[in-house]
Amino acid sequence: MIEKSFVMMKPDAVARRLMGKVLTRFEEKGLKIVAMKLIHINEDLAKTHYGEHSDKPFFNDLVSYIISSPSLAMVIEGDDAISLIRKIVGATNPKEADLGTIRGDYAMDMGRNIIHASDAPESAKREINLFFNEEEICDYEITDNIWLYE
Ligand SMILES: Nc1nc2c(ncn2[C@@H]2O[C@H](COP(=O)(O)OP(=O)(O)OP(=O)(O)O)[C@@H](O)[C@H]2O)c(=O)[nH]1
Ligand SMILES: [Mg+2]
Repeated sequence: MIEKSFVMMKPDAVARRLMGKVLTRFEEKGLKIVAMKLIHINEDLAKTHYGEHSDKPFFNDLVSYIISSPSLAMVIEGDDAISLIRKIVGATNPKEADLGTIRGDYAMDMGRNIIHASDAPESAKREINLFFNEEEICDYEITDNIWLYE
């Protein structure tokens, strides 16, 4: 099923100039970028986005990290995009993430794991609406579809 996922390169990815390399992984796989913006997330938005973790011991550190510098927010579309992107991103802890995944290849620490991706259809919907207006999400065809999908 064609799905949209919310994906965000966190401040460390932007500051370490990894945006191009990370974006290339999604493009080369055959996924389609349908929205994108560089955004310096404020405290309210960070707390809402990561609300499910508000009672965790790492919550304050997580919020400080996310608001420390700009992030690159995106909506990425494709067949089974939500679970597929989680696979491309890799495990939450970069030390456990397989090599070949984004976190496995580019990160060292759980608290600096460079990228976020929605974990389920409901969270994808919630997160996309939190960061983007409907007009900011582009509806367009890419002609390589006939070579990507049967
Ligand atoms: N410092 C620290 N940060 C953590 C820890 N666990 C999770 N985090 C941070 O909190 C984020 C959200 O945690 P989860 O939602 O459980 O993990 P995830 O779904 O792989 O990561 P996201 O895609 O960012 O939501 C992680 O990506 C980490 O940045 C922890 O034990 N210590
Ligand atoms: Mg998560």
